[in-house]
Amino acid sequence: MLDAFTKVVSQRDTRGAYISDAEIDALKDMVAAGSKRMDVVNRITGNASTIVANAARALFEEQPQLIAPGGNAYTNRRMAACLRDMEIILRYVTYAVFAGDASVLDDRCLNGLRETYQALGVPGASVSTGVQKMKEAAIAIANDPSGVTRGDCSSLMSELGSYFDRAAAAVG
Ligand code: PEB
Repeated sequence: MLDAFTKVVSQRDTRGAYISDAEIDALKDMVAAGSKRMDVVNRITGNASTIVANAARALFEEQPQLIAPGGNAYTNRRMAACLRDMEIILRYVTYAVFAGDASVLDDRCLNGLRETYQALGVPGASVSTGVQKMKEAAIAIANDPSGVTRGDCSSLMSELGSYFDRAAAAVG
């Protein structure tokens, strides 16, 4: 598991090279904008159950066959597993934002997830849609300018979005 700093170090180390000025500048910017990053993590974490519940509701509204008899989220046991999966994915996305690096998400959540879903008969494309819905909700919450000092969060939001896209692509 890497963060934005250890990633640069390990990439440079494989080439026996010093860290470049451009890399130092990029990491300096990341440190300078650190409070924004922590705010994003805090807001998503604090609203996790709302994000999951709303995304799941929207998913089932769009794909009612999932909750109909025979559907993959039919029965309380499967519904619980589904909500739990969405929460797990959201949690790993928050770790990735915190670390400024996708490796924790890749290695500990997404690696093998597609195959797991195939083996279980869980429709990966539907999970992918659920993840996209969490993305919209999470960005709306994280990017809400009320109650915080206004600043430019565009690159942080696209980074956040990229982690959801990564998760959606890994299973879809
Ligand atoms: C991944 N999900 C399920 C299982 C596992 C995961 C390993 C099998 C074991 C179990 O049931 O607990 N676990 C999960 C994950 C990590 C992990 C992401 C990462 C670290 O350790 N069904 C739907 C929706 C979708 C869904 C499309 C969006 O109709 C999910 C939610 N996952 C779902 C369901 C099951 C499951 C298991 C329904 C249960 C399947 C079954 O037992 O029939």
